[in-house]
Amino acid sequence: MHNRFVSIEGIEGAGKTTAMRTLSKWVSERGGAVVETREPGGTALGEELRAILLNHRDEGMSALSEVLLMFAARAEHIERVIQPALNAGQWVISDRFNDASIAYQGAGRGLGLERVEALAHWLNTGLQPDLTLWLDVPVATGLARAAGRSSPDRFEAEQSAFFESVRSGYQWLATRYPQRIVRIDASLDPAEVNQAICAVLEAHCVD
Ligand code: Z5A
Repeated sequence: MHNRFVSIEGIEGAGKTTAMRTLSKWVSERGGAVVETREPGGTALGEELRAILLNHRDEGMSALSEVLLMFAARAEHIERVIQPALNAGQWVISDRFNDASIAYQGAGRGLGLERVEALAHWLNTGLQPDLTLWLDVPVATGLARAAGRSSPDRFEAEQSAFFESVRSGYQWLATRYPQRIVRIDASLDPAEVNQAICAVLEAHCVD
C-alpha cells in the first residue's frame, strides 16, 4: 500500500477531528507512517498566520488579505511538511487544504470559486490530495455541535448564511472532482461516520 495525501474538509462542527483519528489509526494498522497536520498551520510561520487569521480584529480583514494569508500559510506547509513527508514515503493527513480556501473564501466570502481555484493552481503547481473526505452536515447540525465553545474565533462567529455558502462551495467542488472528493454523511452518529470513512479508505487506498 503506497503512501497518499488525504485531506479532510467540511464546515464547522463536521467532525474533522474525530475523522483524523480514524484515518490515522486505519493507516497505522496497515503499517503506514502518518503525518497529521492542519491548515491554516502545520509550521511555525503557519501557526502564527493562523493566529492572525482566527483572532478578532477591530478593523476586520479584507477577503483578499484573508485568502492570501491562507495561501501563504499553505506555501510554507507544502514546502516544509507535506512535500518532504510524501517524498519520504509517509502518508499526510491534513485537516483542510485548497478546497477550504475555495469554499470559505471563494464561496463564503464571495471572492468567486473559480477565481480562488485559479489561485490554487497557480500557487500549488498541481499538488492535490489523492483523496479528500468531505464531511457534510447540515449547517444547523454543525453549528449546534460547535455551540458549546467559549469565545468563538473570527470564523466561528459567522452566521448560518455564511456556512450555507461554504457548504454550497464544497458541493460545487464535489461535483467538479468526483474522483477525488468523497462525500461522507457526517450527520450520522460517530460510529456510522467512522464506518463510512473506513469503507472509503478500503475502496480508494488499498493497492
Ligand atoms: N479556513 C478558511 O477559511 N480557509 C482556508 O483555506 C482554511 C481554513 C485552511 C479554522 O479551521 C478556520 O479556518 C475554519 C475555516 C477557516 N473555521 N471555521 N469554521 P479549523 O478546521 O481549525 O476549525 P473548525 O472548522 O472550526 O474546526 P472544528 O469546528 O473543530 O470542526 P471539526 O474538527 O470538524 O469538529 P470536531 O471538533 O471534530 O467536532 C465538533 C463537536 O462535534 C465535538 O464535540 C465532537 O465530539 C462532536 N461530533 C463530532 N462528530 C460527531 C457526530 N458524528 N455526531 C455527533 N457529534 C459529533
